[in-house]
Amino acid sequence: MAKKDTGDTAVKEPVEAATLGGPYRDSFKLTPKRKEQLRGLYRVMRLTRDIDDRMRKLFRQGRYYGTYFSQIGQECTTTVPAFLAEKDDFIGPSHRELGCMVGKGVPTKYLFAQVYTKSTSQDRGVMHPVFFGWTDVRQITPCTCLATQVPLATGAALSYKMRGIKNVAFCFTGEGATSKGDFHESLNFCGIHRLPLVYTIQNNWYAESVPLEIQSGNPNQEQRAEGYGIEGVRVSDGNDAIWMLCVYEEAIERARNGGGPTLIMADTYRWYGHSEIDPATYRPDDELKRWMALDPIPRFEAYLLENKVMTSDEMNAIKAEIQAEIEDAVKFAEDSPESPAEVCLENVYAPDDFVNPLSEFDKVVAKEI
Ligand SMILES: Cc1ncc(C[n+]2csc(CCOP(=O)(O)OP(=O)(O)O)c2C)c(N)n1
Repeated sequence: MAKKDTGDTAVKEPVEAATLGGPYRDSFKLTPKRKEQLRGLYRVMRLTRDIDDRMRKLFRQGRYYGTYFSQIGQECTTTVPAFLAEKDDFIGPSHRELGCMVGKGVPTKYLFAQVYTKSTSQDRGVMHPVFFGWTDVRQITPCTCLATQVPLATGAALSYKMRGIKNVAFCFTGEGATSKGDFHESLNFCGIHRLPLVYTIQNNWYAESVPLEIQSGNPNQEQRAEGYGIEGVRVSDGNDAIWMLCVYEEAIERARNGGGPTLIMADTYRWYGHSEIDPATYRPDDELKRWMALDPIPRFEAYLLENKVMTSDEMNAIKAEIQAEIEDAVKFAEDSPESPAEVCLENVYAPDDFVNPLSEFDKVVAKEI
């Protein structure tokens, strides 16, 4: 069981890379299997950062329209759980979840096709550029209306339990979206039925410009879990990849083996504005500097090097490979055709042969939930 860390809400000083692991520091053993896992996670984290960086720049160059929600600085909160998830586990994302797509292995070229809203993207250009979804890996497309993914993830978890399938539903929001009724109703339901759900609050301290302390009476939002009768965990350094890995492994194991849901609140920080059109002048400079010093990527790199999990040559080879992958993906997106306008009219009405899933639900609901 992870130790709850509810004392100090923010990390005050940068943590030495070699000491990554939080409360798991002493028990985390670098076995050959672990090392292999960390190398895989490193690639996913690095790829997420580099894709995001490139997408921001492309938007600023006017190469696609809309806006862009960068998650630079908070890579661990999405890449770690998605990397640990099985392909068939459900992901209910919000609007800042690029790392889930990368962690679940969606090919980079489709991610760029998505921001360019081209016909080669999964939704064929219908949705917002940054509403990443991919049914092949069971990640639904986010909705503009915050927190609507929470009841959907709860529904997926209910379905797993009813059908006796050992899958887990993952759900993500920022700390701001937890004020919605959807959040409370879903977690209450989840608590009653002990559903296999791992819920992440990515606490980056601001909902657009509104700081956590004036949008929530109890800023320690993981404590809400107690009210729903579920496990609540605070990771006060959500930029520590090893700490996050250990917390998620426990939460996933609990969910997959009938132990019920976990609510994880991970403290992190977004380096840029809410979206690329927000200069984020509401944040103190020293706060940003303090969190930039806790950048999850170089800290993880230093850990891997110091503990001889990877060499710098291996890391450089991965970085070069990633750059080439991104270049190919940008070309793929820019060369892809636009979707015809009529595509927006598809999937609006159910086809004649549509089977209402609720009628299927009625057949099994009487048995057991
Ligand atoms: C129901 C609803 N209210 C308000 C908005 C406008 N809105 C979009 S994102 C956002 C802030 C979300 O903050 P948070 O949940 O903390 O996520 P973050 O952007 O920090 O990742 C708001 C208020 C919305 N999309 N939906």
